[in-house]
This record gives sequence, C-alpha cells and structure tokens, in this order.
Amino acid sequence: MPQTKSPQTKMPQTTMTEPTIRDSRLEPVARKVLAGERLRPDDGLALFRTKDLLALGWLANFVREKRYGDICYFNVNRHINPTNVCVAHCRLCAFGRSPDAPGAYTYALDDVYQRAAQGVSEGATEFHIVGGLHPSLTFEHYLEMIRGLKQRFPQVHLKVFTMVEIGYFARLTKLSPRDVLLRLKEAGVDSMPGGGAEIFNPRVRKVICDHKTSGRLWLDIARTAHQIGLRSNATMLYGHIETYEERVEHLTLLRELQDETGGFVTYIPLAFHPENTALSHLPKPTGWDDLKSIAVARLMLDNFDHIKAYWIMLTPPVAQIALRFGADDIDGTVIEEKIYHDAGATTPQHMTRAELERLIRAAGRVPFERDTLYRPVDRSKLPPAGPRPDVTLTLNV
Ligand code: V47
Repeated sequence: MPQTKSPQTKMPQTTMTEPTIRDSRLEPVARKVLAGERLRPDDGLALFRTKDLLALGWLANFVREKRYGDICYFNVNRHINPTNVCVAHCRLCAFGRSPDAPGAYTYALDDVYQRAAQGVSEGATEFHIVGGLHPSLTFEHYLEMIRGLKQRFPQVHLKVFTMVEIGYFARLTKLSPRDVLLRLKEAGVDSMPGGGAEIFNPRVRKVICDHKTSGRLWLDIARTAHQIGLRSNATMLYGHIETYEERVEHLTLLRELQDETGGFVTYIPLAFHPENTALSHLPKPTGWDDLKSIAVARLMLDNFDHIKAYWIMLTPPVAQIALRFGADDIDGTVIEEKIYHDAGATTPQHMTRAELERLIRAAGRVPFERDTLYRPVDRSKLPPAGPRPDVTLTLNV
C-alpha cells in the first residue's frame, strides 16, 4: 500500500493513510470515495481505465474496511447441477450439452437427494442449485425436486435457479415469470443465485449467449423475484469481448435495480474461462483484470452490501489478494463445481471449512461463517458434520 500522499492530491481527512495517486484522472474519483459520494458512470470508466491498480485497490479496501474491518465472510455450501443438458448452446459455456452428446447427464431425483445428503453430512447450510435448460424435464419435475429437498433437509437454505432458468420455465409452462417464481417459492426456494447475467448489453449477448434470456428480461425477472420476497445475487461475466463501457453500463443497471428493490445480497464478478468453449480463441482475463473487477465493483456498487471473490474462479491465491481489493466474502466450500471445471479451471473442486478459514487467516482477515443471507452460523445448534457418504450415481432419466 503506498504510504505517502501525492503533493497534488488534497483529500478529506480519513483514519487510514491515504494513497499516492499516480493517475490524475483518479483524483476526483478518490475525493468522492473518501467523502462517501456516489460515483457516476464516467468515474467507473476512469477506474477501469487506470493503470494505477494500487490506488484503485486502496480506495476499494478503504470502503471495504469501513464496512467490515477485517471480517471475511464464507459459508459451507454444496453445489448441485442436476443436468448439463441445455438447449441454449451459449458460446461462452463449456458445461451445456445436447441430450445425446458425450458427457450429457441428468440426475434422477434420488441422486440429487443423495448429493444433498452428502452436503448436509459435511455441514452445508446452503444448496446452490443451477443447471442446463433441459428440453424435456417438466416444471413439475423441478417443483418436486424442491419439495423433496425441503422435506428432507428443512434446515438448509435453497439458493436455486438463475433468472435465465426462470425465463425458460415461463416459456415452457406459458406462466408469467411471476407465477413461476411464486410456485417455486411455495415449493421451498429461499433465494436465487446471480448467474446468467453475463453482460447485459445486446451487442455482447448476441455473440456470447445468443439464445439466452435478454439482459432486460434478466433484470425484470430479478425485480419480480425481489418484489415477491425472494432475494438474489448478481454477477457479471468479464474478460471476453465486452468493452469497459459495457461493464460500466452493466454495473449501473444493477445499481439502479438495487436502488429500486434492495433485493440483491451479493455481487460476484466472474472471470471468463475460454477453454472448451466456442470462444476458446480468446485469451483468459489476467489477474490484473480480476483485481480491477473486484475493486471497481466495490466502488460503483455502493448499495450492495457484499462483494464476493469466488475462489473457484479466481484461484485461491488471487482470491486472497482480492480480500485487500474490496471483497468481503470468499464464497464457500462448494464441493462439486462443474461449470468452471468444464471450462478448464485448474482450481480444486472443493475446499473444507478448515482450508477456507486458513486461506482467509493467511490473508490477514478474520473468517466469519455466515448463512446465505449473511446471518452468523451457530454451529452449536447444528447437527455435527459426519463422514462423507459415497456418491456414485449419475443416472440419465
Ligand atoms: O451463469 C458459464 C458463468 C455462471 C463460463 O450467486 C462461465 O452466489 C466463466 O453464477 N467461464 C455460473 N464463466 C456461476 C455463478 C455463481 C458462482 C458462484 C456463486 C454464485 C452466487 C453464482 O458462470 C454462469 C455464467 O455466467 N459461466 N460458463 C465460462 N466458460
């Protein structure tokens, strides 16, 4: 962290040593950040364009520490992807398959429950469930899955289905997205993950996910979810063909919706992994871009409580550094990650609670176990974690 103040920069008084700013375009932005003022889209652009990564990181860390001090949130969760069969064929994706393609799978409901039971035996407080847009599984099948999970594991939070899946169920059933969401909520869905947002701009969507729910519809469905009391996360997929302007537009749209509903819990920037996708000719985003994306989000999304450094996607070492660049959360134990690993991720597919805590402590932060909605988890009130049951079934139905 730079120690001395630049001679040209006059900053309001803060409790932290102020940064040396080498990029003069950052100075007015820094003044706003230190005064707690909202940044404009132009400020966001200046932040993305700057080469002064340390000053940017200092500012984001300033905001992060003002809110949370040294706390770093994590949870014990279990990802379940019930099927990778998907009709969308997004160019950005290495996970989706045609029904008869090699590697296509669909779990039977008992298989989903067995994976969930394994998560519970390892202390999971959340199931994170998303999958492909399957051409023949019915909405009733998914409702049965949710009811079955709720009945078997009533204490576990169900963070289930992206806005894209909701849009697909609405098309399949001819119900409105609102009615789809109401039925899912009634069946036991507690909140929704942030995937499928990608980049909202239609120019980008046309190239990376042509047949997916539009950005406008993603935002409309998120608004409806929040209106009926389902909170959700939000993401942005960066590092492919998008411009900085399109990133700032994406963040601004999220901020506007959050002003309206207050329903977003966490924002997660997601680095594009090109391997095994139709965009495999594109280079991977760099660590520099990863840290920038975290820091700019912390500064632009002043109405989001949390910024997550998803360790699976960033790698554990970069996620640790991100905890000094604006992130206050590192995600969870995950257990079985498929979407990034199909796209060439070399990170482990899971981490134990102890490993996560060690990672956080080694970054000089204090681990704080949370549930999905950031309430503290009191382990003394939960059943003890047991041995890991074997999961061997992968059935096609
Ligand atoms: O929606 C797909 C992205 C998302 C690739 O809400 C890819 O807590 C990179 O949304 N390279 C799924 N990204 C992951 C996700 C998520 C992860 C962790 C926590 C939360 C949360 C949400 O991953 C997809 C898409 O945006 N994705 N393919 C790829 N090749």
